[in-house]
Amino acid sequence: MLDQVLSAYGFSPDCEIIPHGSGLINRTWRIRSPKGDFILQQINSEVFTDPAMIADNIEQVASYLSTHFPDAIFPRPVLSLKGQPLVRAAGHDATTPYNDAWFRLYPFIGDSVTIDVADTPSQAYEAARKFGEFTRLLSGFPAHNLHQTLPGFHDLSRRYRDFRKALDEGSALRIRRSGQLISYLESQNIIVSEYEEIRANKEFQSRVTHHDTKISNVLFDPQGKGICVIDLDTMMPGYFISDVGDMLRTYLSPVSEEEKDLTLITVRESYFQAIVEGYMQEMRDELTATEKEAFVYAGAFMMYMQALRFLTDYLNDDIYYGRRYEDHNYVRALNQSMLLRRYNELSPRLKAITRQVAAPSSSTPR
Ligand code: GN1
Ligand code: MG
Repeated sequence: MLDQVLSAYGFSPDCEIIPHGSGLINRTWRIRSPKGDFILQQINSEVFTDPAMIADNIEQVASYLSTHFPDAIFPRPVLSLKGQPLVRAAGHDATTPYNDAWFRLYPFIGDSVTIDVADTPSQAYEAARKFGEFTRLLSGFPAHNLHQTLPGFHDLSRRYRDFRKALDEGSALRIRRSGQLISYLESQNIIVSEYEEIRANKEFQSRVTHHDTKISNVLFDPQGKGICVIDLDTMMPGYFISDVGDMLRTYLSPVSEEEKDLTLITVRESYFQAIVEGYMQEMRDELTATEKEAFVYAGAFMMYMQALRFLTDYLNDDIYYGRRYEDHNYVRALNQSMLLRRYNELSPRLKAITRQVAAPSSSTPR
């Protein structure tokens, strides 16, 4: 099937196709060809049922940025020979299991590097700065014009309802095995109430939000400076707690959500500080005072949501995330719950750091 797609972009059959990256949802390849290097992505159409919405969102934002911020780097998809931003391939095979396969191609940004786990605070700072900059540059863009590519994606109330539904309808065996974890997550549901308060509070604004701010979605230059953010499938109107929260969820611990040894999960304060500094560098004047107060909450919000999503998937027999071993999603849910515990323990200190950095006067570029 990939041959069919590559020929739609005018590649000769002898180009090299190398699997790339580690996302759970889409599949990615690097293409080496005589015309240069490219990134080819297959959009998971079970998750993104209308890929044209993604293409349209990207086009709207690309054209806004090229008018208002012509120097901002924003990778635009390469058009197919027919002038389309997406290519549809018929049929399916073992490597591309979805019935309706949609692909898109990006130029590979030369000399760019991606990172899987943040291993210096300065990487965390750079990533946070780039995600903050992305939202700031788009502050004049009407966010509500973007399509909801995944409706209710970061709606924590909905995620909690899905979890409760899985407790009623999911695998009885798995529900029994998860008793302790289920109780722990239920005991934390004040995080859902806080989210509902945020939704009702006019001080929380809806902005262009990336919704998938893991560090591998930032391109770095060889000197370690951020170049731009990538992977805009989930770019939608949203709250800043989604972007900040997912950075906290994925950069604070030295080990990822895949780690089985829970004793290795810790919260690194210096990374927390770097994320606040990087994000505030760009967003200090955009966020309301009430929003800034929710910076620490953002981390708990995303850790809790991800724990719920992994456990819900486990109880539903792994229909969304898939698995590489039997209890994979259970282990991921445990991991995220442990992260939430560690994070909550440090919360008073993290609040103090936030207050100090977020204050209007402490604009300290690194
Ligand atoms: C999925 O595919 P990837 O890794 O970019 C998921 C995120 C989760 C993440 C957990 C569309 O993102 O929301 O945080 O897995 N994306 C979607 O690893 O569900
Ligand atoms: Mg993604």
